[in-house]
Amino acid sequence: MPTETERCIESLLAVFQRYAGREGSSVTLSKREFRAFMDTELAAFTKNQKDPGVVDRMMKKLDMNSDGQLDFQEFLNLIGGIAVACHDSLILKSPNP
Ligand SMILES: [Ca+2]
Repeated sequence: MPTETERCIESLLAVFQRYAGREGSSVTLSKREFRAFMDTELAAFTKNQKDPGVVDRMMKKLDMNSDGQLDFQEFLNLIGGIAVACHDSLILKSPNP
């Protein structure tokens, strides 16, 4: 039986591969694949954005080697950043930080 942490890693890998496998290289996310991922998996975030260019700008920022694709490492920077933001907001909400 995998641990909770191992299952989380498996899930992240599975989600990445599902979207990355849609077109072109199956080990990186294209701009279209990244948008599909954001609109489906992080819809709560994208729906509240008034600026339609925000997802494109996020992609540009995450694309460290500027090849127009997000590899798994670049994708994990997004996940890590969101996780840190969630963690920080939990700490702010807690009565005894
Ligand atoms: Ca890249």
